[in-house]
Amino acid sequence: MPLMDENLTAIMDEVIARNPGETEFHQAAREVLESLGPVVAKHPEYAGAEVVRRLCEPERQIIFRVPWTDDAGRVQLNRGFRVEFNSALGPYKGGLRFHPSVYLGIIKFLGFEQIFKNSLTGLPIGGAKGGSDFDPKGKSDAEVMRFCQSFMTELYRYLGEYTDVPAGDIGVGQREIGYLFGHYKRITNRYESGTLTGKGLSWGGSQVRTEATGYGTVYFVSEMLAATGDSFDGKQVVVSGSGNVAIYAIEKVHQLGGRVVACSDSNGYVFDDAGIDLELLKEIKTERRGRVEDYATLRGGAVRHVKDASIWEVPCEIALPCATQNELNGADARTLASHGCKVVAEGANMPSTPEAAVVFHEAGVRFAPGKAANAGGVATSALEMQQNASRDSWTFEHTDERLGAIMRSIHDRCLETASEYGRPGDYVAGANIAGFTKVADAMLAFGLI
Ligand code: NDP
Ligand code: 2IT
Repeated sequence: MPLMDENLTAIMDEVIARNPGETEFHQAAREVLESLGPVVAKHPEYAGAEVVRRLCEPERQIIFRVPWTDDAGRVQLNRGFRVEFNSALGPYKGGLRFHPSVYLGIIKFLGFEQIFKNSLTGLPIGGAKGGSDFDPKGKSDAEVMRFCQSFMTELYRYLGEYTDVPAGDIGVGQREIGYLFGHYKRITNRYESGTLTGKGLSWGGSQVRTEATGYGTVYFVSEMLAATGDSFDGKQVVVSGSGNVAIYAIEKVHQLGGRVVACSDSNGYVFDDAGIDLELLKEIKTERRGRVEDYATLRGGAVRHVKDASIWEVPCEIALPCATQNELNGADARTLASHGCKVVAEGANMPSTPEAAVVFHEAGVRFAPGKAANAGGVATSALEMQQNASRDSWTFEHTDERLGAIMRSIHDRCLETASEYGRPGDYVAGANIAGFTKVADAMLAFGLI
């Protein structure tokens, strides 16, 4: 891995000192800064204006109390966050995560990544992320609704189609977006569709948004494979997670002729040699809100559920981590490489540890980072904003074509940029540099703000 120059090292030290204990944010910042040496060497104007230093400091951070009552009438309390990281390219844009592990460091890492990802889409969106330590698991619909209403009662004042546009992430899907949008509409008395994305199709949502992150990741991998004259046809694939991103990644792999043999949740993984039965998985996850263990029970036969084990022990040619950050470590990466895995693409945000990325690099495993590979979700959110702004709605086919073209363009730009800066084939460097330069040029144009 390239060493950082003195200036970037000093910025990294400052990030650590100013954001103590926020290890995920440090990790995300280091990964980007490690790529930027050749860029700042070529563009001294970036250093003069302290572009990198300013980029590492969020434009605005909002932390708020979220009180709500459970079904037994007891008062519950959570913490809400929105980190509006950078608006050089457009309104703040990025998802909301509801998960008990959420704290400022997680939201900041996600918001930071979002800046570069959103830049790579080529669409006019800045970077942000938000969420809460609320745990939707085991909560009734009524509890989720009361929580969402309380969350929006505070957050609404920072949002707007030209200001900040949230969407889903872990624990936030169409149900939560519905409660959030309904409450925003009520308290502002405005049907401002472009304020949230991931909406339902009958109330301002876009075709393909539900599928977009998973489909987009697989379109990206198709481009990686095509670059070496290969395809998904007949390939054995492992997809971690079993949520929104994982489900639609599995669907698209199957449509393109590959076979996904394993998926997971935080309790373990299921192995199904015949290929994951997606209709059954969708029913369990989206209708019953169940576990992958239920998949093994209901499917029966030779399907195995392996508790508390790493899904990366399952041999595959292509691995798509689609669950959460740091779910694939150095040992997992070595196991994957030893089993002949050739391509890894991140459907999740930062699922591979820095050590895993080094292992992939050294073993010649082609590795696409999340900010490039999973950008299809937010790109389709931007297409949803575009449809809302023009009061139009596009067909599934048209939207899917747009998504495919965007993923192809991100893929090609990563490779071209990596070559231009002396790191041919390095998708990490290509994504970081291409994402950065567009934001940096806009920041320079705006002067010191
Ligand atoms: P969902 O809530 O739909 O699903 C999350 C999945 O990941 C579940 O299977 C969940 O298992 C698993 N998971 C979550 N946390 C952990 C954990 N700590 N350990 C093990 N497994 C875990 O979320 P999404 O599918 O939307 O998001 C998945 C990833 O993709 C995240 O990294 C997200 O940031 C990223 N992403 C999402 C986009 C989107 O449009 N939704 C866009 C781009 C990236 P369990 O049920 O056991 O918790
Ligand atoms: O990580 C991500 O890109 C998302 N969760 C989607 C963000 C969005 O605004 O659609």
